[in-house]
Parts: sequence; C-alpha cells; structure tokens
Amino acid sequence: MNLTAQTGTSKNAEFGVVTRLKRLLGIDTNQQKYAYAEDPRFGYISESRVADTWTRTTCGYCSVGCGMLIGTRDGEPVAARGNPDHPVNRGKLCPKGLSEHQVLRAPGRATTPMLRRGGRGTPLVPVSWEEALDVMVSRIGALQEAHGTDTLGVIGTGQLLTEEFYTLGKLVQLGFQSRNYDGNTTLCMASAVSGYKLSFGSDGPPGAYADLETADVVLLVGSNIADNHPILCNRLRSNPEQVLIVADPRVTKTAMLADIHLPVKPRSDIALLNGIAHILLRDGMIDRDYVDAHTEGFDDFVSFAADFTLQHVSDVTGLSVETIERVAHLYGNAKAAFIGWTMGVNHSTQGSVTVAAINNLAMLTGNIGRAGASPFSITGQCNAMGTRESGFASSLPGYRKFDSEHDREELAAIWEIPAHRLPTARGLAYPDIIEAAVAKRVTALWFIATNPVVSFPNFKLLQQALTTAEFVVVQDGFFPTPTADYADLVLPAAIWGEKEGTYTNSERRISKVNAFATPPGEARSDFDIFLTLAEKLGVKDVLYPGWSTTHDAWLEWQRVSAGRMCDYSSFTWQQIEENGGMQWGGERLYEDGIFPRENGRALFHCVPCLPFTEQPDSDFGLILNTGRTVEHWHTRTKTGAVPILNNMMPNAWLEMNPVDAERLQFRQHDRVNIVSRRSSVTNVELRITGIVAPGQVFMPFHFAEQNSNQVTLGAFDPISREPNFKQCAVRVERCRYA
Ligand SMILES: Nc1nc2c(c(=O)[nH]1)N[C@H]1C(S)=C(S)[C@@H](COP(=O)(O)OP(=O)(O)OC[C@H]3O[C@@H](n4cnc5c(=O)[nH]c(N)nc54)[C@H](O)[C@@H]3O)O[C@H]1N2
Ligand SMILES: Nc1nc2c(c(=O)[nH]1)N[C@H]1C(S)=C(S)[C@@H](COP(=O)(O)OP(=O)(O)OC[C@H]3O[C@@H](n4cnc5c(=O)[nH]c(N)nc54)[C@H](O)[C@@H]3O)O[C@H]1N2
Ligand code: SF4
Ligand SMILES: [Mo]
Repeated sequence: MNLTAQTGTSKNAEFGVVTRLKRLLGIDTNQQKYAYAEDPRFGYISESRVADTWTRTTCGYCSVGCGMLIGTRDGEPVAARGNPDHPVNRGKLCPKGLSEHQVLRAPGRATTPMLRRGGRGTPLVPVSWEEALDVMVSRIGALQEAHGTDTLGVIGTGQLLTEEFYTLGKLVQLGFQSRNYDGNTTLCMASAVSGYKLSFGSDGPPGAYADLETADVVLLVGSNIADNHPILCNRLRSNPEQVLIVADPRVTKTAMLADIHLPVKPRSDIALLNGIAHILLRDGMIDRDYVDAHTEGFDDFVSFAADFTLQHVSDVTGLSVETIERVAHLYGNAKAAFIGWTMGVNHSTQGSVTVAAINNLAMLTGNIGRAGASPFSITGQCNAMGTRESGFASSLPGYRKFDSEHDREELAAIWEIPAHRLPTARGLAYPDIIEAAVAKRVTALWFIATNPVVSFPNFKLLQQALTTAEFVVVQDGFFPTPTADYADLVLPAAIWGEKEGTYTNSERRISKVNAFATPPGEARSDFDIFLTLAEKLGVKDVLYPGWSTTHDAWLEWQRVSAGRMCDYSSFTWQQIEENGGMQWGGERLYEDGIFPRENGRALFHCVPCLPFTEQPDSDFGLILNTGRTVEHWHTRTKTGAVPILNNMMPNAWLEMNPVDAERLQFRQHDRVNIVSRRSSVTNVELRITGIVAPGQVFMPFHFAEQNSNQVTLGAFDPISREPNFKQCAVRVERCRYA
C-alpha cells in the first residue's frame, strides 16, 4: 500500500537529511529547495531523485525482514530507506537493502518468454506467453504420459511470496500431479527443519530477535551475521552484561565482534556441544526441574555425554581445555542463553543432528520459551519460512504430515477434494531429483527463482542432469542467467517490488510486501504464471475457484493454517502492514514447555561426532570452506547488476593462511586454480590472510565465472538431504594463463 497521502512527513524527513547535509557543507539552508540540486557537490542528489510517493514494504534479500520505505517518482523507484517505525530494523538498512530499488531497473531483467524453438543447439528466441505456456503444458504432458506424472521435477525457492508458494504447491502436487517437488531451501534450511523435528516434533524457530537483546550469553555457531544478517548486529550489546561467543573456523567479521572466538576445527561442533553438556552435567549446572517436566531420553544422554571428556573434546575441536570449560560455565550460569546458528551448522552431512545437539543444550538448561532463551535457527532467504509453512514440498501445507491420515483428510476437506488425491509420502528431495534426472527417471525440470548452475554442489553432475533431461524450464526475473543457458524455455518473472503479498522472517514475523513498480516488458508475476498454467491444465476452477489475486491465495492459506502451529488466520494484510509484521505463535514458542510430540516432551539425542566426508590427503591437502560476503546476494543476478555493490567486490577470491602460502611459495594476489577430485575453478585472486587457519582455504560462492561449486562435494545429510557445502578437499595451483 502506498503512503502518498502521508508524503508530508516523509518529504519532511527527506528535507531533514538534505538540510543536515547542506549544513555540514556550509550551504545556506534557507535557499530555495532546488539550489542543492544544482550544487556540484550534491551531484548525486538531483531533483529527479526526489520521490513523490513512498511505499512501505519489506526487504526482499535476507531473512532478517527489515521494514523499508521505497520512494518512487513518476512510478520509477528512486530511493530506499529503513522504516523508522518497523520493529525489526527501527529505520536501519544494510547496503543491499539501501540499494535494493536499483535492482528493478538494472540491466539484464527478463522481459519476454524465450523458447529454443529449433531444439537443443539452437538459440532461445522470443515467443508469446500463449505459445510459451502451451509448449510447456504439452511437452510436460507428453513426458508424463510416457514416463508417469512423477517424471516432472520442480525446484522452487525461498524467494517468492507465501501466497505464491501456496499456489505453486497445489499446482505441482494436484495439478501436474508430481510429488517430485522441492526447493533451494534444501540447500539451506532443511537441516534446521529436520533438527527441530528431531528434538521438538515440529519445525518452528522458538525465539525472537528480542532474545538477542535480553540474553546474557549469545553463542553463534557457524553464523556470520555481520556479513549476512547485518541488521541483527544492532540487537547485540543492548544488555551490557552480555557475552558474545562465536564458533567459526574463520575469523569472520562476526568473530571479531565476539568476546570469545572459538576457532573450531571444521565439523567439530558436535564434539564442542557434547563437551559443554558433559561439563554442565558434571558440575551440576543443569535445570533438573525443566528436564524432568518437559523432556525425555535424559538418562541415555547422561551416559552418552560422559564419553566427551575435556581432553577428547579439546583434541577434536582444537580448543584448549580451559576455553571449553569457560564457555560451558558461561552458558550454564546464564540467566538466559541464546544459541543462534546458520550455514556453518546446516551445510553438513551431520547438519540435522548438530541441530539436535544444540537443542540438547537448551533443554538441559531450560533455555527455551523464555525471554533471551532460545535455540534459534537464523534463516537465510527473505521467505524461507513461508515456504516451509505453506509449501507442500517437505510437508503438507500448515506443517501437516504426509504420513498422517488425519492431516490428509483435514486438508482434503478444506479443499473439497477426495483425500486419496493427496500424496502419502513426500517425493524426492532436491539432490535426489537431480540424480533421478541423470538416471532418466525425471525427464522434465522446472526451476523457479533459483540458479542451480552456480548454487548446486558438484556442478559436473548437475550439468549431466540438465543435459539429460528432455525439457528444462527456467522461470527467473533475470535473463540470461547461467541456468538459462541450459533451458528449453525461459519464463520472465516479476520480482520483489513488482508484486504484493507476504514474507515470513526468521522470528516467524509475517510481513507485508508491496508493489511500487511495474514489471519490465512482458514479465509476469509468478502467481499469474501459475494461475495461467492451471487454466491450461483445466484445474483452475477446482484448485483456485474464483481466484485472481494473491489476496485470494492468502484467504485460503489463512483457512488452511487455522488451528495449526503456524496459524495465519487471525491477521489481515492491513494489520500486518500497520504493525510492521505479526509473529505467528506469538513472540516465543513453547512457553508452557509442551512440545508437539506425542507425549508433549522434547527428546534428547545422543549425537556422535564423525569426521567430515572428504578428508584432505597428499593430493588434495587443503580443506575448502565456502560462503558469503555482505555486498553480494547468492549468484549475483541482483547484486552483480547494482554498481555500488558490485564495484566493492567485483571478483572472487581465495583466502589462504600465510603458513600455507609460504609452503606453496605463493605471493599476495597471485592468480590460482583450485582443484578437487571433481573439477577445478581457475584464475582466482589469492588473498593471504590470517582470517583462515592453516590447512584451510575459503572462497565465496557468489561468482558464476569462478564457480566454487565446480569443486564442491555431492555429499548430503541422510535426514535432510542438505549438501555439505562447507568442507571438501582441494589443492591450490598457480594459474599458468593469468
Ligand atoms: N550478504 C549476504 N547475506 C545473505 C546471503 C547472501 O548471499 N549474501 N544469503 C542469505 C542466505 S540464503 C543464508 S542461508 C544466510 C547464510 O548465512 P551464514 O550461514 O552466516 O553464511 P555462510 O557464509 O554461508 O556461512 C557461515 C559461516 O559458517 C562457517 N563454517 C564453515 N564450516 C564450519 C564448521 O565446521 N563449523 C562452524 N561452526 N562454522 C563453520 C564459515 O566459516 C562461515 O563464516 O545468509 C543470508 N544472508
Ligand atoms: N558452495 C556453496 N554453495 C551454496 C551455498 C554456500 O554457502 N556455498 N549456499 C546455499 C544456499 S544457503 C542457498 S539459499 C542457495 C541459493 O542459491 P540460488 O537460489 O540459486 O541463488 P539466487 O541467486 O538467490 O537465485 C535466485 C534466482 O531467482 C531469481 N529471482 C529473484 N526473485 C524472483 C522472483 O520473484 N521470481 C522469479 N521467478 N525469480 C526470481 C534471481 O534472479 C535468481 O536468478 O545457494 C546454495 N549454494
Ligand atoms: S539485513 Fe537483510 S533484510 Fe535487512 S536490509 Fe539487509 S538484506 Fe535486507
Ligand atoms: Mo540459504
């Protein structure tokens, strides 16, 4: 909803900023307003950049979910600001948010459907929507006729509106009738979901951002919020007594903020967590009343944890005995302790059980469901939560279970369809869909708002899947993209800023997202594309009776979520917008200590610490870690097109410790190749730095030209199917052609 009626205040605010700037530069602030536009020192603040309308919305990058005001002039986006009234960010934005309006008019937006009319090997040519969607329905239909409906594999995302996820899930599972539907969230949040289910019986991060303010101990495990959730850093240190502990093999910007940095050896987190539990048990620092009232499996856990002696944990983690003891005592003595984690935990073949080991600590000490006390999965994408709740991929909408007859019947009754139409088990997970495509069990692939050529591990196997599949559709807001190179059909999508609905952030806050610009060319919203496909399949009236807008999807999703843990039914879009978002489940879950397991108790898990899959050896002697930097978003379709961000970090680099650089006789800024058993990345700038430990190297995964996923490993968590992006064995060689 736009705030044109209130522009008075917003314009005054803008004038305030300019006035302050002018004062700083000694310009007479009583001059006419246009004067500063003509002053060369204000070259960048011209009249043409002064908004005539401000629209409230929510940031479309990360899961922090900052509230923003977007300024438009004559319908064109010209400015972005933090919304000072928003409870999440209180007026602040990080560099990506501040420049987000620039994404919409950046070069490279997809503007027309494109079809490889002459087949593979011929160019993609512009076609009409009519032809594009007719071809899509008939090609997929023919393949399904020949190979069964599950031959269609669909990979979604955490970056659509909740209303769009809800619509897409029904379209894939009930319209196209394929169970093989998953999302890029399996590359991201799947282990957090599985870990929460293991311990508590359901997904759902129990805490809130406010806990970062109240906690007296904050332990971040494999989470670099200073780069990746920057606005959360503002919450730290509100409590002057607070101790910040960061476990990360790298000295990240977040580690530099910490009181105690734990430079754990890669994948030794489980040993650390079990070791802390061992000390808490040994020194009587547990909340026995909480354990007795609200958990099960305690006795087994006590005998299991006994093996994690200080010396053993010190050997495995590389931390000193004193440090481990100190951290355990800080955690045990805290009135309220918070453990946050992100991809340093989830991106592992042991991700789900590491989450369970984190939950064990919270259960032992009763650090759940109270202010400041939570085991908290910090999510990644703007709407990773929305797809977890409404998505119909890893569970039925509303956190219902595929294997529960009751859940299926309940859902079928709301939808007025026979219950037997609902699948009784989930289909293949993302990596298994890719393997099935290689094995020709999946012959059609449809990618929506994800760019796997850069983001999926072990590119060689993915490439085989993309070339073996008979029909590949890529639906993206940008064109060309590295994945579109493999597409038979490209569908141009509207993106954030061009559509209306909701996102749900890491603290379960449902936030309003508003349109303030029109999509370029013929690009259409994902929602429109889904409804048109439903029409062509002849299922529109059954699945989406009378729907024309995302609000229709919202109203049905409200009914579907009513009475469930993720209950959206009591909020209207207007309330959500006016309140700066509403948290489903209230501020905190599990305040009563009752968990959604059959007996209401949270379950302790005995989690062994295993070495990671691909250990370094004499041929591949270094451990490659991959991740992110503040300036870029994932595969850079968006941030690569925003000059102010891209110019700060235009190329990939490899971090290497001085000890290794000296041994390998490299010099600062040498060009190097990174080689693994699978493939290599060539011509990368070497940065010799103590940020990484000896024996380890790090590179960002953002760059298609120097794609880290050429070398990463196709090893997956057996429970969540999440890839082990954070460790594989490589060697580094001097690039001969640089
Ligand atoms: N600027 C920016 N922000 C983003 C994103 C982006 O692309 N750019 N992406 C968003 C998304 S989708 C996500 S999922 C989040 C990710 O947010 P983060 O998880 O913070 O990001 P990463 O850099 O992938 O990994 C975090 C850390 O895990 C550490 N790590 C590696 N191995 C281990 C280990 O064995 N143990 C421990 N304890 N740590 C380890 C790495 O050194 C790294 O510093 O960021 C979100 N925010
Ligand atoms: N080596 C390594 N690999 C990783 C990771 C790592 O740490 N290391 N991190 C993993 C993680 S956590 C994640 S989340 C993934 C992310 O990986 P991807 O999902 O591949 O990353 P994005 O670049 O965000 O891709 C989203 C695409 O959707 C398009 N898009 C944006 N908005 C819209 C929209 O509204 N509609 C449509 N149709 N398209 C839109 C964008 O242009 C972009 O091409 O990468 C994973 N890959
Ligand atoms: S912290 Fe995340 S949500 Fe907030 S402005 Fe930055 S990218 Fe957007
Ligand atoms: Mo992610």
